[in-house]
Amino acid sequence: MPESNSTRSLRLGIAGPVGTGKSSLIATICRALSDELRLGVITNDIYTDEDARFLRSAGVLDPERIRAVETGACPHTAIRDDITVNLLAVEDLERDFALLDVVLIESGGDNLTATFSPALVDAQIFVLDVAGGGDVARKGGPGIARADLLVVNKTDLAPYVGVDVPTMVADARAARDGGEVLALSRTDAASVAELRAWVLRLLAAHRSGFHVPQDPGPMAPHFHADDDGGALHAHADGDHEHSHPGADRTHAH
Ligand SMILES: Nc1nc2c(ncn2[C@@H]2O[C@H](COP(=O)(O)OP(=O)(O)OP(=O)(O)O)[C@@H](O)[C@H]2O)c(=O)[nH]1
Ligand SMILES: [Mg+2]
Repeated sequence: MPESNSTRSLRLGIAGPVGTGKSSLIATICRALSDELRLGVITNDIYTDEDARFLRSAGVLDPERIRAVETGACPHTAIRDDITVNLLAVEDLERDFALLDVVLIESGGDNLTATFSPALVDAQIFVLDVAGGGDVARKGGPGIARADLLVVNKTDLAPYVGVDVPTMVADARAARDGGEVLALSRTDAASVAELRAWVLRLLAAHRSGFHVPQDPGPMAPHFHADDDGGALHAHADGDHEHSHPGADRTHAH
C-alpha cells in the first residue's frame, strides 16, 4: 500500500549553485528546530562526504542522523533522473530513526539548473546568495522560478559585494510570478525565524494532506565531458541530454 504523506516524514530538498550556503541553511534549520522536531539529513556530494562531515561537526544534530550519498557524477542525476540511491538513503534513515518529522536532502552544488524530482522530495528550497551577484535572480531557471521557496542567502554580505537586497528580492519575486522569496542570513535572527516558520507551515500542510509536491520542471539541455577516455554518450530521457565528447572535464551547461 502506498505510504500516506501524512504519516511519513516531510522530505525537503535544498538545491542551488555551489557555495550558496545549502549546508549552512540545513545547519540553521537543525539549530532552529531540532528541539521540537525529529530531523534527519542526507547530503549529496560528487566525490566526497564533505557536507555530511561539516554538518556532523557543526553539532546541530546527532551525527548518526546525518548520512552522505556520494553521487560520483553529474550531481543532478542522483536527485532527479536516477533517485534510487537517495530514496534508499531516506528510507533507511526513516526506518532507523522511526519516526522522523523532516528529512532534509542537500543536492550537490551545481549551476542554476538542478532540481529535485517530486518522486524524491515533497518540497524544495532553491538557494542563491548575494555574492553570486544581484542579477542572478533575473536569470531564471526551473529552481529559481518554481521551487517552493527561493532563498536569497548571505544578506549580511550585501554591502561588501554591492548588492541591493530589496532589488534582488523584487527581481526574484518577478521571476517567480510572486512566489515566496526569503532574504536570509544566519546572522539575522528575524530571517532565521521566518525560515523556521516556513518549514513549520509546510510540515503542517504536508501532515494535513493539503501540500501537493510540485515539479519545478526539467533542467535545460546540457553537455558535459566525462573522463572516460573519449567515448561519446548522448542520453536523452525526456528530461535532458548528456554528451561526453572527451577526456577533459569541461562543462557546457
Ligand atoms: N557571511 C555569510 N556566509 C555564509 C552564510 N551562509 C553560509 N555562508 C558561508 O558560505 C560558504 C559556503 O557555505 P556552504 O553552506 O558550505 O555552501 P553550500 O551551498 O553547501 O556549498 P556546496 O555544498 O559546496 O555547494 C561557507 O564559507 C559558509 O560559512 C551567511 O548567511 N552569511
Ligand atoms: Mg554543501
